[in-house]
Amino acid sequence: MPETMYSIKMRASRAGAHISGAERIVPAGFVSQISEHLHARALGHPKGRPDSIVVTTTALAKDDIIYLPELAVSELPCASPHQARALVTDLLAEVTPHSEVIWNYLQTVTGLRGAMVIDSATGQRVEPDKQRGVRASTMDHRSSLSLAAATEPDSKNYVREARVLAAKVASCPHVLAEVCISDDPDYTTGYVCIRGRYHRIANMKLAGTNQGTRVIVVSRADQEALAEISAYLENQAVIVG
Ligand code: PML
Ligand code: MG
Repeated sequence: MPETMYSIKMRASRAGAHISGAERIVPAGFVSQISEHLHARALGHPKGRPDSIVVTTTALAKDDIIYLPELAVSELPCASPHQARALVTDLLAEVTPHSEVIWNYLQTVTGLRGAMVIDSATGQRVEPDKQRGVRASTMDHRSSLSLAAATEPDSKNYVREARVLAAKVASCPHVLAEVCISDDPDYTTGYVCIRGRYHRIANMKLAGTNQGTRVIVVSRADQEALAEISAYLENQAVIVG
């Protein structure tokens, strides 16, 4: 019988403010080492020392996991946030007339645990909890099925984790596009994921600022669609790769 798979999620905060989060989906035999690794990762985060680290471990039924392929990737040359603005708004214009409004959200909203959800037709934020956003979770890369890859240092994980998240978001019902600017002060590369392609953009922001967030653009924003989007993004287990 195959080993039971576990979802392990880490969330670190200080004085109630989010510092970092990470997660894995791994076989039972890796659970204790991965928990240790995620604690170490929380303690070493560039945004500072957390006063709370919560690690939650949940068994998954085999049929609960969806397997997705990697996204296609394009590297877009970009020298400055000014240039990034043009690249991002041009890409978003393929799915919404409100791409400048979305760029404005990306520059002004920060500190959410999840992503803003924006109705492509109106440019309005539609997620139910505006302080939190909708957080894509319960996902990992297939390489975590090897312990060495699952415990690689943080620096190697950035791109891989972003692509796992983007692949999950891109596969979500009603999603047209996603944009990400990292909230980590030293990480200035972001991306736009649209029509199944991950467009990687350097210099999306200036180094040294905590400003960063994610936006998900959706084609439907009625209650039923929003409930479907939240349930899929937060709870559907997904392995990518
Ligand atoms: C984050 O987790 O802070 C976002 C990372 C975005 C990575 C973009 C990339 O390098 O492809
Ligand atoms: Mg971050």
